[in-house]
Amino acid sequence: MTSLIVLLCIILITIVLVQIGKVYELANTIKGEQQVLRDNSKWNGWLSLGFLVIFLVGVFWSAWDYKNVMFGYGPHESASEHGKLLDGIFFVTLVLTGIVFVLTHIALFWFAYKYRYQEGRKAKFIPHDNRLEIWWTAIPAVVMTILVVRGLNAWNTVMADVKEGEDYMEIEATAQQFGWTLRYPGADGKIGTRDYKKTTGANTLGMDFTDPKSWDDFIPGQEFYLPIGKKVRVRILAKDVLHNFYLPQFRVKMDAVPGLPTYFVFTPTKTTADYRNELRKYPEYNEPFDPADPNGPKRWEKFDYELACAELCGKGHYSMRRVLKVVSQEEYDAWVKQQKSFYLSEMRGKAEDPNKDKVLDIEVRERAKEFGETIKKAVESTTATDKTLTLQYINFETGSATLTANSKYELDNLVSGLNAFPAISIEVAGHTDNVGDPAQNLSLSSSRAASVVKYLVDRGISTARLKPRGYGDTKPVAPNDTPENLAKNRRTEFTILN
Ligand SMILES: [Cu+2]
Repeated sequence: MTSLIVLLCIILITIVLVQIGKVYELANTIKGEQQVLRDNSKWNGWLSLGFLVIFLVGVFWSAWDYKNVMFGYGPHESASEHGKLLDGIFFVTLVLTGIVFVLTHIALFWFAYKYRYQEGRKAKFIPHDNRLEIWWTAIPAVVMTILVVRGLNAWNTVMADVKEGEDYMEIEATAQQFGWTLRYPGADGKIGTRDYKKTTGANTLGMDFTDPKSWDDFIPGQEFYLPIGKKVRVRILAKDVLHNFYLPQFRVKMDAVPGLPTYFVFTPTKTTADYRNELRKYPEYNEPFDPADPNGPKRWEKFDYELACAELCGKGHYSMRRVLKVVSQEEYDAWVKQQKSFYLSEMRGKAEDPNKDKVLDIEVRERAKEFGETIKKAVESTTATDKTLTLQYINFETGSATLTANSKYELDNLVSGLNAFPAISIEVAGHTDNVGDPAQNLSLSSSRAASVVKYLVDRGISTARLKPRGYGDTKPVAPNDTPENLAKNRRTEFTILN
């Protein structure tokens, strides 16, 4: 029905226009052709001038009005070192092309007015003029040269890689439909190697865990942090289709290409808090963030730098948004401290772990530190139950009293503990689960305790300070029901006696 009415309206309007045209033609015949030409030319000339004025006023007014939504102006100043250079290039280009734009439009409409039809006036034809040719070739050439040279210079500065020996940090961004996996180097400052053949459901990046550099690498959550004033090199990769690593406020934008790693180097110069404070000056950022909650936080308070994918990579493209916080070095260090190594928290000890049977250097250090603290606490404590500690990392070959090779780290910690507190003596206690014959369990636990004591004596601890004892299955710490509980009961403990 509606479309029928619309169609009828269109037909009616067309008929009306045709009729008006007919009336106009009739009037012209009456007036005489010459007079009509004169009137029309005059009208068109003045209309051209009018249009020129309205047009130029419109151009300047809209440029001014929309200034604050353009990059490089008002609230959209860049937050990186190279950003100013890029914004400067755009500004110079805008000014130069703006001058040409205004002058050509003035000339275009002024000529239409000035040289409108007038009786008896003849056009003067210039078939060729060398001077004019030189001018309009030379001026654009000089302007283009300035723009191109500046542009190339800026390009080389912006795209430059880090130099040998330069102070910088490196992170890695891997894109896939639909999300970024960011990887930080951890305490060693080095990102571990990757091998796509090592990719599994758990190890989605294909990190190579035989490379010690990958042990402390961490993968942050939705928010990721960078310190202010530090040069960052981002390794950019893609797993499936083209994506684009885009940090608009930092003027960072680089394609993530499957099979072709790219990079971008930039230095943040404004923290998130700095940027919010700048936005605060603009009335549009003092509007409520949520229009439904007029008393809630303002837009500037909720501002965050964002990482977006600037490539239309598929249906869920929008969901690749991540939040970047730029903070002081101290805040950054505190954040890094909270992050857990991906390898140690997700992969360590699992079936896929290539170092399953090894104790890693970092673990040796961590366990030594932890042991030192625990034994100190136990020595200082006055409660009897605090004086008994389980040696978590001591293991024996199945059914024998032979210590496994990896037990030596924990035993060495115990040696250090005994050396640190020379006044204490300890009882070393062996315990088993209740599987098998109790008498045999008792003798096995006794010989295991003796093995531990022997190791300690061989490392210079006096026998007078060590009392081995086997308890067999008589002192379980858990009911002997599940495999986990059985494992808990098979343990070596020591008790501080004085
Ligand atoms: Cu994408």
